[in-house]
Amino acid sequence: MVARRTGSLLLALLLLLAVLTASAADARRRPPTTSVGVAAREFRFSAYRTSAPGGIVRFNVANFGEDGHDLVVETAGGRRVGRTGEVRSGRRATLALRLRPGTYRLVCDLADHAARGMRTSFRVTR
Ligand SMILES: [Cu+2]
Repeated sequence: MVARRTGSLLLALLLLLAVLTASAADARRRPPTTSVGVAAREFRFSAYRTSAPGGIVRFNVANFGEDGHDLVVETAGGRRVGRTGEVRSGRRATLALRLRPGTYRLVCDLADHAARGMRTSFRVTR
């Protein structure tokens, strides 16, 4: 009787251990996701945070301006990582990217908007 109770207790502990190990492995596999609100208007971007940990970064772009704008994410070296496409006045768009640690540039590449101020830097940390 005691031996059977000990056996089932051991089984329960082993099951618990298996569940804990599986969820820890799951958490390691899934990179963190960080949402970043980005307001666009003539002619600047206001990012609600200027950095995020490496992983999935979701840029939620809202165009509060009158003109169309887009959000292009580039590496410091100028390599394009992602683009929303044109977001019309009053509209929103989301751009989800998997980013490694480093410095990035957020720019609007429509017309001369970047030169007029629609560019800012964004850091991805470890
Ligand atoms: Cu623009």
